[in-house]
Amino acid sequence: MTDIKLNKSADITEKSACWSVAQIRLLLDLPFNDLIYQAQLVHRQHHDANAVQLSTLISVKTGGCPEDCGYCPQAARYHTGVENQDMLSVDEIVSAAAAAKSQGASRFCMGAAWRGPKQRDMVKMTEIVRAVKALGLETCATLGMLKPGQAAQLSDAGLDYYNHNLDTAPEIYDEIITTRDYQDRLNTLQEVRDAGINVCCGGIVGMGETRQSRAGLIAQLANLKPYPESVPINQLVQVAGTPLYGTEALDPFEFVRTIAAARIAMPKTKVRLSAGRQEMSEAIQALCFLAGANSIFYGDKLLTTGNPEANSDQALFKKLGLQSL
Ligand code: SAM
Ligand code: DTB
Ligand code: SF4
Repeated sequence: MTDIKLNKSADITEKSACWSVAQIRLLLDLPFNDLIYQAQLVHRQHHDANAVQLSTLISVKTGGCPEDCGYCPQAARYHTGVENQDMLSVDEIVSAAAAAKSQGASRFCMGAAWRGPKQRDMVKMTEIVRAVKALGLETCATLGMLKPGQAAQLSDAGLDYYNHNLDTAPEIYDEIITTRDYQDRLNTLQEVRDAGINVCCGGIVGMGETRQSRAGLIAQLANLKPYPESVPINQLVQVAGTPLYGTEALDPFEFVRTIAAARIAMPKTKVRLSAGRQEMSEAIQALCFLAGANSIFYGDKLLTTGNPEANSDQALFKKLGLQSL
């Protein structure tokens, strides 16, 4: 079997291990079976190998976003047919959260198509976080960039996780988004960390990037100190009207390899097999679980695009003998 030699600083049991892009690239270049085997070894040291956490998403404010993220159907400047929707009411969100809980979700993730929340949005969001948390669900929000003090307000309201993705490797970031830079993202992640909220941070693959850039993304995530508690790996959902629509589809095994590298580089994190499951076969999803994915988005909708129906995921879990968390 091919063995990857890690340098001394890359103690994979440490939450502060240091990974070079070259080391992640060596993982991604392994024979597939060797990579999956190494990922399983790491996975089993730190997690129940047959348990998968379920998070349900809701879009609390949809479309009309001023940013230019090249993948996103909610950017106002692209014509994608997504209907703008003002912020939902507290009652609407709480009843969706209760329904998600009754379907078996343990975390409720609330997304908003903002560059960042304004103060009046914060008043409503903190009320919503309190109400969702009172249902006994874990809470997660993804509201864009946070200004100093905003993470603390969310933390006081009881927010458990904040999702803010690095999206891609630094060297190709400018090809995907120009209205905010990598450092802006790192600053928001620091605000979240400093406020004591768990960090949910990952990226998107299938945007035409190279394997080297996928290694670059995983290295960036793994070198956050400490690395995120939750790492969503999204496969680009191609939406007509966005600049990335028509990008050549990624080979599914490359997606599985990315999951495995994330698992090995961030042993204790929950790696989420995120957007793109509707376009994946059950066999590829099973390989993702084997490679160390232990969280999914659960429920028939992501933010604006589709996701497998809850009952088909329940059937898949039954076939694979997976328990939900
Ligand atoms: N507006 C906020 C922001 O960008 O920070 C929060 C919501 S935004 C939709 C959250 C994340 O969804 C993005 O960072 C991106 O990683 C992911 N995303 C958006 N559109 C996607 C697509 N078409 N395919 C895969 N992931 C996507
Ligand atoms: C994440 O990493 N993926 C989710 C969540 N965090 C907010 C969003 C996926 C969005 C897919 C496209 C859509 O449905 O609009
Ligand atoms: Fe706006 Fe977020 Fe979409 Fe970017 S990803 S356009 S910030 S909603």
